[in-house]
Amino acid sequence: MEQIIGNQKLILEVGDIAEKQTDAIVNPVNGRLSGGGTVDEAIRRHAGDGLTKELADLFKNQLRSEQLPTGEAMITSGHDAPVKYIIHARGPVWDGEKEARQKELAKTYTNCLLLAKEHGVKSIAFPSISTGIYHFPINLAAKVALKTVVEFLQEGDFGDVTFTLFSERSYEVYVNELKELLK
Ligand code: AR6
Repeated sequence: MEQIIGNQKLILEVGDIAEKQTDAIVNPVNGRLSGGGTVDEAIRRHAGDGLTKELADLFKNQLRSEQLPTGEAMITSGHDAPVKYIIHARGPVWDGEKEARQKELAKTYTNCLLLAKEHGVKSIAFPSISTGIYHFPINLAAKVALKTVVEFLQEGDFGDVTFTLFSERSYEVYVNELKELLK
């Protein structure tokens, strides 16, 4: 599904984010940038050891071995992945506290977009952050993610945003939530 917002595209698709060739892709990480998840592992497989080394260095030297706070994002080069940048973002872990977790998820998407804009990114692909190992309910996550991205795109000149979902089911959830949002 594709929606034009201003002169920008919002695209929903089914696919493997590790294979995207946008300027940037977003990698949902844990606070220690230590890997282990489904997207995180797929992206590391494509980006190679250089990425793992750069993330370890970021954790040690930039974060001073303090965990990346929830909602925050950091940027690395793409290494062997076919992208200029990889934006590593820590989404919220679902614990049932709807208001607080929704705010954190919205902040995660906004911080990724702001960091991308700072680096001249004109096309970015997001997975469905926090809806895997972090168990965020996907309907609510889609509502928050799409509202945050649509409002960001309505503000002005960013570029194209793609949500690369990993299953038809996830894709349908996002399609339905986007239709609801744009009604
Ligand atoms: N392409 C696109 N989407 C995918 C792919 C893929 N290749 N693989 C899985 N998904 P997750 P989280 C979907 O668990 O919930 C790691 O341990 C998947 O179906 O990667 O934010 C990190 O280090 C799900 O809907 O991210 C963190 O500790 C969504 O992407 C933790 O997992 C996100 O799945 C982050 O958990």
